[in-house]
Amino acid sequence: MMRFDVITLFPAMFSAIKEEGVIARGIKKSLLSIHTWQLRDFSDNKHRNIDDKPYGGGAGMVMQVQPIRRCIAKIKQKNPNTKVVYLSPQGQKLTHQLAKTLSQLDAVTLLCGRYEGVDERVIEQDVDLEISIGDYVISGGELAAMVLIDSVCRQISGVLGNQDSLNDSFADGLLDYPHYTRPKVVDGQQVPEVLLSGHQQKIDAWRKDQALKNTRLKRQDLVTE
Ligand code: 4H6
Repeated sequence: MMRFDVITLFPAMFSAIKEEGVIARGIKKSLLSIHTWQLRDFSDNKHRNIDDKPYGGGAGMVMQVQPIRRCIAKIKQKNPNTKVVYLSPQGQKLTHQLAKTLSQLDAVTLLCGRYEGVDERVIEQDVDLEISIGDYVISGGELAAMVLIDSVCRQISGVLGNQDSLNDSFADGLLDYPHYTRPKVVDGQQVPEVLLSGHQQKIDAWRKDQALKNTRLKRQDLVTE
């Protein structure tokens, strides 16, 4: 059973993955659990503030150290070996390989930034791993955390129907091959003949070839070493 603890100002956002789809099924099957923590519950003032102005001036607000530290301490009471991950544009890029590695852990704590992000001293002392889902900015770490949770959960045995993640694009470092379903012809567009042949070896070879061609055509960077 893999455990995710999520530190966020918007716990309700996570109902999207807790209640629908493949992750919801994994939760029902007791293969994983997702626990959200409202960071404001760890504020020390009546207004429930967890942010303040940046030293040195400038726009925006910064998430303070102490509420985050209190929240992490609480999470670690039950799961002392949880790895704390901070989702940020400055992180190491999330890849299929990193998702696979994370799926081997017992417990992962995801820290979701808002405003201009967290006080640097949290990253220095409390964060084990800083991860980015790609080179773009979004308004908060929550969507990034959900992307990470989804990509990691797909690697947990039993979460997908069979062992479907073995067929995932990127599992072998390549893009996917093209997929077709009924009807055989639609608006004059035919299904490639080989897929109707019933000759599984030929089909496998064709798919491998298509995946390679697809990758060279659309993602040159994945094949040029
Ligand atoms: C930490 C620090 C992750 C988190 C700053 C988060 C992109 C990614 C955030 C911020 C994220 C990613 C707040 C800075 C909004 C910009 C939340 N953006 N930002 N690539 N945003 O994984 O302003």
